[in-house]
Amino acid sequence: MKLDKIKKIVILGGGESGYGSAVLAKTKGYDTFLSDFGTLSDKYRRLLVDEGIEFEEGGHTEERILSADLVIKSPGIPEKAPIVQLLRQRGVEIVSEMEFAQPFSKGRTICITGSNGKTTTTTLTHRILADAGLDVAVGGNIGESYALTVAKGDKEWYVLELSSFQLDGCYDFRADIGVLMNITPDHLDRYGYNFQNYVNSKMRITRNQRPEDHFIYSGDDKVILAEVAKSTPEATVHPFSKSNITGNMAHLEFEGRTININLDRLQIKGLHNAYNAMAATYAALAAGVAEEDILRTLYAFEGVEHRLERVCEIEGVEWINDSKATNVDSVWYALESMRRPTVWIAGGTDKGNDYEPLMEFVGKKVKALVCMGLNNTKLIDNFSGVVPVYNTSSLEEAVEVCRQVAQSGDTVLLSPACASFDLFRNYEERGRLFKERVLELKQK
Ligand code: UMA
Ligand code: ADP
Repeated sequence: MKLDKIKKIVILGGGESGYGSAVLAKTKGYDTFLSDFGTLSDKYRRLLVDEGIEFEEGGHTEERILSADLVIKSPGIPEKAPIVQLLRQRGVEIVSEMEFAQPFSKGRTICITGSNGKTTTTTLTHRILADAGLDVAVGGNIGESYALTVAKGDKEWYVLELSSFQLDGCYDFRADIGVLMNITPDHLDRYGYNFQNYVNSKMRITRNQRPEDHFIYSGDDKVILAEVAKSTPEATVHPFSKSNITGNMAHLEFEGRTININLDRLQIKGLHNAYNAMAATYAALAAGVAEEDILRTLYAFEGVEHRLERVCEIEGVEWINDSKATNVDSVWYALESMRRPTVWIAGGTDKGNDYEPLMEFVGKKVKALVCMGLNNTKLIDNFSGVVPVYNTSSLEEAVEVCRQVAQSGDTVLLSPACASFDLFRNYEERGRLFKERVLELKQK
């Protein structure tokens, strides 16, 4: 991307990412045009008007888009979209928002990716840096877009959650500190149903890294280990793994020092959260944060909404909302962390799930499965005969069944392994309605 040769910029997609890119492009003096083939939300339409940014919605005007020197594509737009195909045929350069924004910032980046654990680790890392008094913004795949934060005034540090879609359009983008939590199958519909394509996308986190940079990754993830063996990272590496843990303590080596984390003092529980805490600790150490500052925030961090979030206890039954667990691997870690007999609520829109890895918990930790979805056939076929399985098709019904089945000392866990779109707008709505329903029960 040769910014000095660029005059006209077209942004495809008018959501959070496109809006931020448009504001940054306009602020930097480019001839800026945003095009969205759908209907813009009132919020972004109003903001674009306020900023004086030219835009269209309800279609893509090909002629104008093809005349761009550079196109910034929103991450939700797939490569197979006709307008993207056309741009490729005509040889117009297409980049991601990350790639476009970085040259306008002097700030250093901590970039966190992976199939699961991104939001928790990003939020925790940001909290550690902010509590330690660093000048830091958080964004990317969560909250505000990176481009918008850069447009609003440069920060010394950016903690960015990066999705594979955002990494795909990165070429010169460099993560000063790259964090790769894990790689398990997800979003395969965007990668030609080829897992290696998705793996390659995630490994772009190490692209352009230099020896003075840091690469933090799961040393327990076989997929990552195979990739690291194929091509040695340039950056200084910090694998985190179960082997760092002895009893309730995690010990991390960093530049000749040992940092000890008391896992019992973490409020976020389970092996996966120990991984998240270790990754955030390495990232903060690499950013120069002192050990005592890191530990103070680690032990105070209560987690992020909809991720193994404790709702309340009713007559000895603990209710947990893990609505964000939308794939099998995240549910594996949720069930792994359960310490009481568990009534498990699962179901929704299946993403081609293979439930076999969860079998080790069902009939042991899981005492009953309550299916919640419009089509529960696959879950019922997998788990019938192993534990009692209940078939429900609404949240109200599912909560009521759990109330009847769970006994004092049990946990009811909503950890669906599926997308929410059959019954809800998104996972946030599913989690919010679940909590409301449970709290109503408590008041009865
Ligand atoms: N569109 C076109 N032409 C097309 C196809 C789509 O104009 O051919 C338009 C749509 O009408 C829509 C826009 O493009 O208005 C889609 O943009 P988008 O989906 O990229 O939406 P944003 O609101 O900009 O959100 C994106 C990320 N979304 C996706 O990657 C799907 C947000 O992550 C991210 O927070 C935001 O940029 C800021 O960087 C969301 C997400 O679901 C949370 N991410 C996935 C995940 O976490 O699993 C990867
Ligand atoms: P992401 O942003 O990658 O989706 P989140 O931090 O939002 O990750 O967590 C999503 C779900 O994944 C949580 O509900 C939890 O059950 C599970 N999870 C969190 N951290 C990890 C991890 N390190 N490994 C596997 N699963 C995890």
